[in-house]
Amino acid sequence: MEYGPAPEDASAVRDWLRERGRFGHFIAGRFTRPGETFASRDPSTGEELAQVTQGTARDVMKAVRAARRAQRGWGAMPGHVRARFLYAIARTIQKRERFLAVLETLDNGKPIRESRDIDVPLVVRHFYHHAGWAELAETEFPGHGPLGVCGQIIPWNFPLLMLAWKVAPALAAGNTVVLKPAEYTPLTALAFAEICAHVGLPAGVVNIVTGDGETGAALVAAPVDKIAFTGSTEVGRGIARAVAGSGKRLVLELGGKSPFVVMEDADLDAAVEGVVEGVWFNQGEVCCAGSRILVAESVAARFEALLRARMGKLRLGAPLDKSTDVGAIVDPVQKDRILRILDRATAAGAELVGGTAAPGCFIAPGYLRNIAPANPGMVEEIFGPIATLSTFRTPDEAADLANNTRYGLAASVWSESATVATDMAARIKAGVVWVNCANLFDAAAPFGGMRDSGYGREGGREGMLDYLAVPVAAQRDPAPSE
Ligand code: TXE
Repeated sequence: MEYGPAPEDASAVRDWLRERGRFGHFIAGRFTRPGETFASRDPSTGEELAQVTQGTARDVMKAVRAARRAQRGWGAMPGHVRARFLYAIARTIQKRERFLAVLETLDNGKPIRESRDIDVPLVVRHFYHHAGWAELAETEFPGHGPLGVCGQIIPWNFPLLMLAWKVAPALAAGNTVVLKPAEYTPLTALAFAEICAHVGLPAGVVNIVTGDGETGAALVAAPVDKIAFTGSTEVGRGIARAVAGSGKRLVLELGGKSPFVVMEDADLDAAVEGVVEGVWFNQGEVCCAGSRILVAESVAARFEALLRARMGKLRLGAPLDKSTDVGAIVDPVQKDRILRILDRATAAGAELVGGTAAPGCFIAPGYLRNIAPANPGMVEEIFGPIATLSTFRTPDEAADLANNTRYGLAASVWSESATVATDMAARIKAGVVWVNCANLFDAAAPFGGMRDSGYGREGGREGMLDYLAVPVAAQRDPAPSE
């Protein structure tokens, strides 16, 4: 029997959950009394972690009013004063890193190694980076002003990181926010609310309203100045229809089916490691997962042998165990969704290697081979630890296959030749193309999609511009007279 390192100690988080028990919303700097509640569960065991409130349209309106009241003062503050709050938030998250990583892993099911070494450090980096933008707001964006109140709706795959991507730039630019976390994973957002209170963030600058899609729809309909949404393409489309003509700014970060292109001269060991990071990371619940592996026919057999061997070494198991590589799918509903796509894919002729379902919310890593371009497994976003594997003969064919999708979020190209790699990268229609790496993020790098993957950018200068109004001076310019 093999023994991995001891599981991460979760006692501090369990004490915190026991003390809080039932959560209200965080509105105007304090927690409201819980209303009608629902359970947030640990998907790896089904255990109830806490009860959180199902937000009503009234709750949303209350939060929007609080955000509106707070916006005047917050938006008028010099950028360097706002920056102090963002620095304080970043520092406090850093001090509570361990606690937040365990809470995230319990609520989402992702391996503790990932929440501890990837999610939470990226969250910290995001707040530090945007503190810098707040410092520079007046000099870098002269004449620009905040939009006002931003409604933000986030998914469950990177709960705290998606919150950081949305809250940090909004605040840096002088906006206030009403954020709705996903119903499966509301807990780190509530812990974040406590951090806002702890650092003395003015009441109403950050408001958190928990609930499901109905609460999200109420936020979309509320009198806010911007909606920033990350989630499924279908819901994103509905939101676009709902805000059409309202004058609200809209940024959508939706699904993907990103190509992972292995050229003939690629370092195959590195590319296989790239698959581990590209599609098996976070159980494949990643919008930019490199889920469509396209490999040059001449090296395909060798690549597949290496891939299969590496896949066999991945450990599926308890998310709090420090040696776990693949944790639990976020919820039984999502697990069923994944398995239904796999059933349809195999019924249409594809062969599934690995990818077996285990009791609870677990699915082992796998891939679909012998798969036709129109197979549902090749077309639909699986959002689980399952890639597709197909081959190409020429770079032209690789580019055609890579672009044969309605999505355009990300891509990854593997080649030892800079010319081959950059030529291919330039031909792929996607918001980001990684070369000899996958799923690398930085707060300074704008992220976002094209086509059915959405529009707008998060991160860096472009991300800031999406939270700022057109130059105020330009608006004031008189129209040219006759
Ligand atoms: O997403 P939803 P679901 C994809 C992925 C996944 C599928 C379904 O393929 O399997 O979507 O996941 C809120 N108005 N992605 O059903 O419903 C909801 O409460 C306003 C990709 O969980 O889009 C949650 O906070 N808001 C993706 C958020 O939207 C609404 C990440 C996302 O949930 C709403 C997640 C409505 N009508 C899923 N309905 C990515 N791009 O990373 C729901 N919501």
